[in-house]
Amino acid sequence: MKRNLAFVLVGIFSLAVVIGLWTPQAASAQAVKLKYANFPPAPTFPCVQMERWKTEVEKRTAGKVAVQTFPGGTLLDAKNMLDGVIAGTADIGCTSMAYQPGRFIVTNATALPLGIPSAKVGSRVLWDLYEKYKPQEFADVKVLAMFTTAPNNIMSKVAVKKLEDLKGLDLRASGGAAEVLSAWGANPVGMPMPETVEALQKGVVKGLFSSLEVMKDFKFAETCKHVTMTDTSIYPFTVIMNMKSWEALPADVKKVFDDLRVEQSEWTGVYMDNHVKEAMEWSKTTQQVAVVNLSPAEKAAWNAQLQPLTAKWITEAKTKGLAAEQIISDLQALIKKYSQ
Ligand code: 3IO
Repeated sequence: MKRNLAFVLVGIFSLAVVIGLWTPQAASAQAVKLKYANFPPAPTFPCVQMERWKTEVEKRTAGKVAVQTFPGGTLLDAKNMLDGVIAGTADIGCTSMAYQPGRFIVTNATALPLGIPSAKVGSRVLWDLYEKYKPQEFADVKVLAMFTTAPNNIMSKVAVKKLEDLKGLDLRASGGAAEVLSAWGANPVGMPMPETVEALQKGVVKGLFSSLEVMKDFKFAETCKHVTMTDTSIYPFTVIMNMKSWEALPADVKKVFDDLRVEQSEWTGVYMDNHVKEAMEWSKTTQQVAVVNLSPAEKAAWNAQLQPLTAKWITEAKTKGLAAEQIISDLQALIKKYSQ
């Protein structure tokens, strides 16, 4: 009897060891693997938020999901992001909506000069706008996050102190930010952010109009020794997922992704706002970058030039059958709400 009991115990013990050894492997073999594509280099903010999302997802799903990240346009570049995600080249993708202004008319309204004061506020405003209008261009994808940059400022090789300094100046910008530059009399040159490095080196452009963390992350402070503070307009971003990949997820994983949507969007805004401060400290103290703050009178003149932009957007959006006036008044109310 005693010997039989010993056999049973050894048997149970062996089984436990075998299960113990095999279960983690079995679980990881079953883990859902997701490819996440991004267009700019790894140290820049869209990729920092991507790595943060990966870490949170892998933690919160306890290994049920493994996210493989592809920064630097290695899987999909900026302009192919939405189509590449719809086609399934990547399961998830992140892009700047300014690169396809005609495709993202509603969400790009956030880039109008409406006074978004920070990336944190911009990100909440953009998310709520998306939630209310659910624009048609997102019908074939699952939206996982929406965030904006901090307000745009001029980074240039030459000092820009008044409107006349901008006349005909070649500055890189896209979408709504490019419209703002045009209204000021500058010459916007459109290209995705990663291409700006070479364009600046070759002298194709004399500077750019975007959020200031790029002074450090792309080392633009090495060539652009001047910053003019305008705090006008932002760049809106979206993170989208292939619909079939989304639908194939277990319910508990879907819940983790859903619960992360607003949190991730706001996290990115806060990261951006803090990183802009850090990057400008670095630019001023180690790169001798000079900052121009416009006088109130000068700023009023700059703002006056931007008056027609929102009306122009409304006219164009109406021809597409959009509730253009309502979208603008919603945006103004949301900016007010989240700025408090
Ligand atoms: C941006 C795009 C890629 C990496 C860092 C960035 N910081 C601000 C932007 C905004 C943008 O899309 C652009 O083209 O200026």
